[in-house]
Amino acid sequence: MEPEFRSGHVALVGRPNVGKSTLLNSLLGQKLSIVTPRAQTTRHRILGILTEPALQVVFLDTPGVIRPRSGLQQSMMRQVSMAVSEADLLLFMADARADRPDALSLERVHGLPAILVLNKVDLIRQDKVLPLAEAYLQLRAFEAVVPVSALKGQHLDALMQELRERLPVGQPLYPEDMLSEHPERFFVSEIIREKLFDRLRQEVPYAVAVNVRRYEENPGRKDLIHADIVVDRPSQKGIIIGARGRTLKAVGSAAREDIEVFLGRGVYLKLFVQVRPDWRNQEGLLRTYGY
Ligand SMILES: Nc1nc2c(ncn2[C@@H]2O[C@H](COP(=O)(O)OP(=O)(O)OP(=O)(O)O)[C@@H](O)[C@H]2O)c(=O)[nH]1
Ligand SMILES: [Mg+2]
Repeated sequence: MEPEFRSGHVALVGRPNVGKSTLLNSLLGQKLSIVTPRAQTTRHRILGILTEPALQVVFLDTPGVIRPRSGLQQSMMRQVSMAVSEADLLLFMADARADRPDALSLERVHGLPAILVLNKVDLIRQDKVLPLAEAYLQLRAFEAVVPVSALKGQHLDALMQELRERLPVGQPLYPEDMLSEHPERFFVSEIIREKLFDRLRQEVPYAVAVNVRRYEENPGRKDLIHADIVVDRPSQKGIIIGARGRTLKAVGSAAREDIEVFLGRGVYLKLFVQVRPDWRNQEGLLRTYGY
């Protein structure tokens, strides 16, 4: 007998930098959510759809759980709440090397069905994972505990098997060839932000927003994209442009390469740098930049 079709929303939740976006990309086999070595990379709830013959998982990547201080961070934590409220099942993610459970993130998923995913096991000995798993199980019940390496693709089959068994019986929620639902310009701005995060130090990446201001599709020719890089202090503008424009140029060409791979077509990308003092706390600007 054919297995019954199952489908549902699965939110990835946990503190910044534990590898939520890396796991999303590995499970989908495509880079959808940006990944950088910096904490607080993801700022939205990002939807990615995985369809198999008898299963459709609608994954929701989320920003890492923190105590919000700016308007931007409040928006990020609203995105976490939204994803958690939509989810049928949670993947609660932690760094397998942590010495204690992540109480702040656990608060957010209190009482909800969750699988504990201990990531980055490629960096430690397998037997070191057990004490952390036990410490979590002292605090609450989990449907399952799965140690993985999102980066190296280790034990992802075990994780998928848990989802196949646990998601509710139901019809597909999206067409089977659909990967996401965000518009192309969203991914374009995220790719540019990733390249900025890769090159900026200390507080600067957190002061950056990217806003695609103009997007023209030209049949038979390359797309034309104008994007604003927004910072909140004049000194940061100089840092982003760099000596003789070197940083901005490097960001632009790295971003263009990835955007062309993502879209599957050529683009002209032009970047502008703007100063908008304290944009992270300005309601109207936050909305303009998609937060
Ligand atoms: N060694 C190792 N590194 C990993 C693994 N998964 C993720 N990383 C690295 O950890 C860093 C953070 O990964 P992200 O996927 O951006 O983490 P995140 O949880 O989405 O972070 P936020 O968006 O800030 O909440 C990146 O440098 C990844 O390459 C893993 O399994 N093993
Ligand atoms: Mg992320």
